[in-house]
Amino acid sequence: MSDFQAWMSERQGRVETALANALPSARHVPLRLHDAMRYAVLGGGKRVRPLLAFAAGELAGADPARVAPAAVAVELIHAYSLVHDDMPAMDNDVLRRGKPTVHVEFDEATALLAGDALQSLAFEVLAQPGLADEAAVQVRMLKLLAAAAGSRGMAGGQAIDLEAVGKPLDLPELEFMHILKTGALIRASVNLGALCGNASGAEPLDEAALGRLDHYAKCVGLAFQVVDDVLDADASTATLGKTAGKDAASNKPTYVSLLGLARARELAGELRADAHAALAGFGAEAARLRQLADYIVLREF
Ligand code: GRG
Repeated sequence: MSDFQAWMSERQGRVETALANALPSARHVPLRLHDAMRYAVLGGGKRVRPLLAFAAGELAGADPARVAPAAVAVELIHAYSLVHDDMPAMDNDVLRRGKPTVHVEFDEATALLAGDALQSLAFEVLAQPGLADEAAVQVRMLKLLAAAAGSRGMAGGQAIDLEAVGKPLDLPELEFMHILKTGALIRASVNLGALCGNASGAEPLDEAALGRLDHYAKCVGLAFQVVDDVLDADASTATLGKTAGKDAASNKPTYVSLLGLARARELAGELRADAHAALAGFGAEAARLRQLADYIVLREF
């Protein structure tokens, strides 16, 4: 196992435990809702957003224990978005992370509520006392996540995506949609991790450094989506743990449908290079962020 793989699995284990502790027990009423929330979140997923938060925290000199609540918060928002996205009113999918989707395993009303409650829980976790030494930093973190999840972030991107089915989007329109739908939460993950540095007694990153980091996050967020489109067109359902080939089947505009597979792969490589360039002013403390940019572009599922 490489040093990076060992780091990833340590941090994935850490976030799994933190998520399990943050989620309500399935022995507490309402049992079915709590069971569905735990089913939606635990034991699956690559945990890319928490990993980005941990890596940005490392760059800022934050103790991983201080970053964990931020990592939990972004993963809870992500899990909620997947539960709602899979429902019949949206993407109508039956398979997620190799398991039946929440509305299939439970029912639609429970899936709706589980998503709602996961979103609320994310903010409860991020608002817990002691996450930042300065209250103003913690308020900035809360605002940042709220904006990333809302109508000018992920939910807005989803709305544009739903409106676009069957319509020809051009490349700038597709990019705008993905910057919101997938990119906003990835960007928030990096920025939240970086702001945790302020909570550890480390010298906080200045606004210029935060700006460079934000540019890295934008590149990685878009690269993540380009690769997602390539994998949807090119990998099997078994490898992905979700239904492959759905984009083409639902006549959705994607990077592959607009650019072709080869150019989409090239674009992912260019965004990876841009992400590395954005980190050029940092030293070894940005190593995990560099490795994550590589992982996101070279992943196979
Ligand atoms: C319902 C408000 C609302 C938003 C949904 C995130 C999203 C917006 C929809 C998911 C649909 C989708 C396939 C988006 C493309 C990129 C993406 C978010 C893929 C899934 O994320 P991964 O690969 O999943 O990080 P794991 O399972 O590894 O966590």
